[in-house]
Amino acid sequence: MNIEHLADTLLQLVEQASQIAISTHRESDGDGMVAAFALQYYLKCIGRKSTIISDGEDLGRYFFLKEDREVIPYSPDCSFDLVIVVDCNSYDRLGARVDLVRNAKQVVVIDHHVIEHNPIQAQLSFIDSTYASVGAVLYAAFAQKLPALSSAQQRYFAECVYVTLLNDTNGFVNANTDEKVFELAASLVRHGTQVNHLYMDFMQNHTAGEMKYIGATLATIELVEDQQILLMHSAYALKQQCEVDPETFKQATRYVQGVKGLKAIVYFREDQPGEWKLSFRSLEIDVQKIASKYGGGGHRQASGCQISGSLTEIKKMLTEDLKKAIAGL
Ligand SMILES: [Mn+2]
Repeated sequence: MNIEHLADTLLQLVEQASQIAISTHRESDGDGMVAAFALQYYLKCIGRKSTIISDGEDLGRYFFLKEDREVIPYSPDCSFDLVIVVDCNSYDRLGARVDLVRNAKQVVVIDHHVIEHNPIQAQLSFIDSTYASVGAVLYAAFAQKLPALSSAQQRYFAECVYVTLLNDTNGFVNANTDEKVFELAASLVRHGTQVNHLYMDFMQNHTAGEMKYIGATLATIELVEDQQILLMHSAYALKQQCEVDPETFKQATRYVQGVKGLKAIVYFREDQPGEWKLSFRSLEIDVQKIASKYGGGGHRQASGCQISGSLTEIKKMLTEDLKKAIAGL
């Protein structure tokens, strides 16, 4: 499938369908969910109704993308003849919505992730990992059609795409930030995207309680193994004290990723008493291997797992693992 044909082929399927759902991966982010908003908005502009099927997550953080949207959390009685999945190509990442996709007559997958395991069976599949976000794929697909919309409609679509870029490039700093990303960003600005507002509303949109939580977490930083490993944690009590839900905002690791001289970062977040969610970050050592030892996974440089027990014990155990990994470099 060529990107030039993606929009027309998709719109043919939309034309034939009576009930259209749009969905994305579980623990959705500012790429998958906001790309779903963009697609739903485009369909609405051309007179087609669709429903975004969420995993029940809180979408309050997208308050600044003000257009009305139709979102319902998944329930087993959801049934649609066309399901469009964005930012995800594997049944493993759909959570309970596997049935929604399996029971649809027609399935479309639009994604920019490398195909790993258990790929979604689809009538139309467009997967291209050279795009920085799935929103960027949508923009490339619909660019020719946007001039038919009003300028306010074009701007809303462009703002959504811009948020997907902010999300997946982490504000234009990740390794995927290339010429193509900046060229796309320039096109989006031409549609009237207010980049300063979007940055503030999306990237810096923390409540005071969330900032206190992050600050208190950063205050726990300790360096071990010759200052090569950074450990920090957020206790369950802190989440209660700051009255926040740490799963709904960007985690504190982003503030320490540039700390000098580090071989690895481990962040311990206590989501329930004694239940720790660990996040690993590294530039050299393979932290995916360590996470998978405890039933987790991810990538070489960013991975995670869950362990229950006492923080002191867990820290000791992980420091040993990391020490070995560093020795093996
Ligand atoms: Mn993405």
